[in-house]
Amino acid sequence: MTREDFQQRIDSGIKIEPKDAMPEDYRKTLIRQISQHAHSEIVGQLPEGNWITRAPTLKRKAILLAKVQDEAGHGLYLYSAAETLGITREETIEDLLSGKAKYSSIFNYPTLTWADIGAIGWLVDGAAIVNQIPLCRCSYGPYARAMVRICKEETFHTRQGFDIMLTLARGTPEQKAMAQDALNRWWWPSLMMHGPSDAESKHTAQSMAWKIKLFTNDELRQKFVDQTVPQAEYLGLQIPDPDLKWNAERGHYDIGPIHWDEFYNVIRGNGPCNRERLQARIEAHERGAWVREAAAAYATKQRTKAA
Ligand code: FAQ
Repeated sequence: MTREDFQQRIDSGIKIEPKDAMPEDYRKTLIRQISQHAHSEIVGQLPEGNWITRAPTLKRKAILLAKVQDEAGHGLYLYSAAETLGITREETIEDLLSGKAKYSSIFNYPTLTWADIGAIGWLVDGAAIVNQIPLCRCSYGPYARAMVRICKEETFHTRQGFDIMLTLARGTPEQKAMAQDALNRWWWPSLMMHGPSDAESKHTAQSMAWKIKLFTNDELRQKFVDQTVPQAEYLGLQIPDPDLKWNAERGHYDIGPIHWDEFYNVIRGNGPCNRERLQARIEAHERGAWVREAAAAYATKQRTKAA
């Protein structure tokens, strides 16, 4: 199939399935994005996992435990979707553990107080869902289908985060100050999560042509800002941006400049928690070696029996 024929299929809205012919760079772009997405879900368990033992009530603990388990599930669906493109799970995971593959910048920030768990649900899952709902309509079938369930769960995650923030914002002055402090620390990293500005984004144009991405990074960032500012107002919290203002002409909020140096520093491996996060995954992988060995031995035994 020529590139033109492939593009025609994409333009007419046909979903591409694993056994279909596809240009090699389409396949590679999907492997890159889906595996980075999977790694983000897996590493993304760590900042919140840090608070499971310290959640303030049994109910909050049960909810947080379920949320973190959901993130593990999302990682697994996405690793499976990546496998349909011809890369093995071992290779994908090796790329994460060796530091070759990226995962979302946002998970390299520390969770210092309980309010950070509220801020992650509200802002980080909020930003994730703005990005992920369009992915349910992306051109690659297995990725699009995995995203449907993921988005349903992320909606619950965002609501639980907002509920924590609401409880704190309506609590004692100390609790409200904790919520404000968490918003101050998570706001800008949540905006960076959407990726570099359109002018700097090297993959957007091609990924949009292939309908792997349906909106640009800046479009999704704007959507996130527009939906989140009124929520902050409802909470009675201040977004930490003196330049934030409604622009009636554009019908959107304007924001102040994003510190892209910080973003690039984090994705180069120098954020506050990059080393700690990778180390935690390496140790978990090493601790799980006996499970992989036992599963492989069992499979060999079954094969020998059947032969
Ligand atoms: N962090 O040309 P672009 C979640 C990299 S899931 C690190 O714009 P693209 C759920 C990018 O990979 C969060 N790296 O790239 C949850 C590329 O590097 P490369 C993850 C980033 O792919 C919640 C380079 O910069 N979501 O949070 C970031 O067209 C709570 C140039 O960038 C997804 O992965 C970043 N923030 O657009 C879990 C969604 N941004 O590969 C637990 C799917 C960019 O050339 C708790 N992914 N880079 O070396 C996407 O939609 C896209 O891949 C973007 C980036 C929008 C992230």
